[in-house]
Amino acid sequence: MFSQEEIKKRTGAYAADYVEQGMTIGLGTGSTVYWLLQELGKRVQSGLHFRAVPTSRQTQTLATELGIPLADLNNVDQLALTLDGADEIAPGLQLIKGGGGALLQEKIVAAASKQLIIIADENKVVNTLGKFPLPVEVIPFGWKQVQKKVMQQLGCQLVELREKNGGTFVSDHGHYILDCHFGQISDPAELNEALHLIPGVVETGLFVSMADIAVVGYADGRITTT
Ligand code: ABF
Repeated sequence: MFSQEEIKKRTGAYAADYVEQGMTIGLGTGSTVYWLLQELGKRVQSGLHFRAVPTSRQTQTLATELGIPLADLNNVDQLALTLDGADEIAPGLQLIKGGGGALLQEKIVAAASKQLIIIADENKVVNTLGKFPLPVEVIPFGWKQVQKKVMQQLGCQLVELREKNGGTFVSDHGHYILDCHFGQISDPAELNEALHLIPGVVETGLFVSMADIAVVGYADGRITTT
């Protein structure tokens, strides 16, 4: 049996096969994507040529260290594909993302891609979204108003301001993240729309009908493609 870290490594490396010569792609963020980047870095050294738009500063830094050429999204019409992780994957490839705090840029890059390919270990697969607290990126000004509305209007029991190293977590784009404990999200599209109607909400971690393929690694060594 493989450990969770070994599953992430095998799944990330496997997904490198989606990247073809000459492509311009989106590169996600997270611990599975870390292993994808390691493999892509090796392939660049062996002659694979492609360009990548990163979804976070973290990925931008790592890709640069590994010699992966970067592209500016404003100089690209459409990305051939984006490879990214997820926090939960439900039937129909509905997703919660943003556990790493990069959801805004991840969604912009995903929306600019012909295909969104999710890479994850089996622990991310669920029947219903919502056990993982939904990250919602908000403007710092008056964030408590958003917190109150998510609880009172949308029935969320607990909405926590994300912290890091004893202070408030600040996203790459200068925003805060509210982690919303819904427990169960029966209608992700409806909730996504309702959240977007609250002034101060920048983006949500609900990726509704955006993913095309999920590559999932299992402890027994299988890697499935849905
Ligand atoms: C990313 O993948 C984020 O949206 C999410 O938080 C992260 C989690 O995946 P992993 O377990 O691979 O770090 O894209």
